[in-house]
Amino acid sequence: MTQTTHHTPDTARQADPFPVKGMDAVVFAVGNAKQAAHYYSTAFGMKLVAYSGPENGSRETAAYVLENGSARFVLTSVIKPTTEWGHFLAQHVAEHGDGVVDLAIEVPDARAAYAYALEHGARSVAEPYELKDEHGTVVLAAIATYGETRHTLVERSGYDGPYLPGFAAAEPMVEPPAQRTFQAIDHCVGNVELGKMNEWVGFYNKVMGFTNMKEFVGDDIATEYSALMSKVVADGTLKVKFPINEPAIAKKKSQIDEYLEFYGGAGVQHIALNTGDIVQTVRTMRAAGVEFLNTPDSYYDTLGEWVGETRVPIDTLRELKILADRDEDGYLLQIFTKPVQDRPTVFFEIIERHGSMGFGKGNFKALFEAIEREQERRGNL
Ligand code: TYF
Ligand code: FE
Repeated sequence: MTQTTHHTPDTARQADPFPVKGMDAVVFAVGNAKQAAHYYSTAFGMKLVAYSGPENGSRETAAYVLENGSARFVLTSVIKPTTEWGHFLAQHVAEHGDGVVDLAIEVPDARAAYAYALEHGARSVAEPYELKDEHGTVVLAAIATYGETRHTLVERSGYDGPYLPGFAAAEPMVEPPAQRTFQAIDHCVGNVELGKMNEWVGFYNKVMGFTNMKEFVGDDIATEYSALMSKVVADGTLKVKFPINEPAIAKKKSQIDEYLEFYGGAGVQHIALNTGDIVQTVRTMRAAGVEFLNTPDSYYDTLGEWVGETRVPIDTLRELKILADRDEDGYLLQIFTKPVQDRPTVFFEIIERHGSMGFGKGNFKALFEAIEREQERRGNL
């Protein structure tokens, strides 16, 4: 044990019990990764950068790596299961439909992160292992989180290839849009069973040293209109933010219960993506056929009174159904897609932040009413 008396950024970093560099990737298990990669290319404006499949020695699975700025999605399908991983993916798709199997986190030291997590109560999914090719070495380890979801801890500082050893660089499927649609993963939200939210918040507090952000949806809001409770945990630098939702008992069926029923348990509900120009992003995605939740005109009739000046005129927000919220730190603009598969499960959020580090609490009423209209249309309310 060494003690230092001076305070440098280095010692501050050492003081973080579980340092992270950011989100590494969101890994999806899907029925048809080839077509999903096409959707995220054409509809979300992402760029295919790497591939692993039978053509380069992976006979069990196909995996397509798409990027947009620092945001990375990996779309994986089973070709013919032979190992535990292939069988897991096949069973995951059968049980949950298309969904997220892994919220991978980049860390400076995967062995240290894994050891810390296990000492603090995490369940191991994969002990530390190395992958190597001509581009270098990546160290990985994985721990379980809610449902059948995992966090792979990725140490990639010894590697300069397109994604992971074994992956080959790939050309984009289509020409990416002229202006980038988003550039980072803002937050990744999990839905857990009734009464489990605090357990999972405690899990991130203990296992990763994550702390609670101030925004939460408590009993008051839950019973009035949202039928959910939500708390947010984040790493010390706020680069990795994980809101956790649980259903609440209310007059109508909770949207979280609808998710849990159709997903078959706890899992990732939505991924929020940062953009610097939400107007352009929503125009591009709408033109490509992405469906967003509707917001009634009445929302925009009073928006100006409480949200004040924003970069985007209210009429443009109204035209595109973009929501706005303000807190003491600034404001944000956000919009939510409808579920992106036939099951009413995973969806996306596009968010443009101007100071605010919140999650759009002022919009929960309008947002949850829009979600309820969709539940109604699906016959699930
Ligand atoms: O991540 C959040 O907390 C916001 C709000 O079902 C939200 O995006 C919370 C629950 C939900 C949809 C959006
Ligand atoms: Fe969100």
